[in-house]
Amino acid sequence: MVTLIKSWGGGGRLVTLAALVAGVMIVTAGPAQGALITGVTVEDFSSQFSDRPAVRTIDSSGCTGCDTDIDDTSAGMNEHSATAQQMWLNNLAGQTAWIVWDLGGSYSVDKFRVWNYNEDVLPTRGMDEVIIRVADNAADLTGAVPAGPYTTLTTNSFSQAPGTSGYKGELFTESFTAAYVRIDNVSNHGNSDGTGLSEIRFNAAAAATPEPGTFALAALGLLGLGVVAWRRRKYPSRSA
Ligand SMILES: [Ca+2]
Repeated sequence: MVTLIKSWGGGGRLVTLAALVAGVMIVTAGPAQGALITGVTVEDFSSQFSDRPAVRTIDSSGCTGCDTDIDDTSAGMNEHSATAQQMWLNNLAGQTAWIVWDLGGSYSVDKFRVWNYNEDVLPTRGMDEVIIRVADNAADLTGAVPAGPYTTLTTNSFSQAPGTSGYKGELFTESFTAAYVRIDNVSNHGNSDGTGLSEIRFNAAAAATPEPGTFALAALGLLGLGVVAWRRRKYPSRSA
């Protein structure tokens, strides 16, 4: 390497070479990518049926290929079963329910996937109109009426699940930074004796770093300049 640097001319070209090496190293390492948030837990909830606890929304129960890529909807990926015991069921009478998740730290979330309540004969227990709130402190979002302060992210509607296996849920693109997320169900899809969800996943946004292509192009550009300079030194009579 030393011989190469010396023969290449040293000085400014050494800087060029260092830039090239740095560029290649960065391209190899790659930028920070967005990724599924793991380690999410249930912080609080309205109620739960004994064999369908709230933890079933985040423990991968009945969820095939749900812990890799939130966007992957190919066969066998992000599919939930229609087995009731693999879902959360709030068993208070009426159509309301609420649940709070702890993301395990403050994250910049860019999207989440929700699998609505997908029991084979009663998908009408799935949430319909919902209010989604986010905050950095658990105390702001827990309890029957959230104390705040919190940010109301959105009011939205979750589609009724099909009540069949292989259910891929719904992907929502919502950007926020918070450590806790709460969903309040305002009305479900028509069932008055219970409301629930099958599963949920949150995705962290990629950190703001340059694209690999930028470094690759910069490295190629520097390489080109170096070759031109070398040709000029070796063959001064030729035109570049
Ligand atoms: Ca589940």
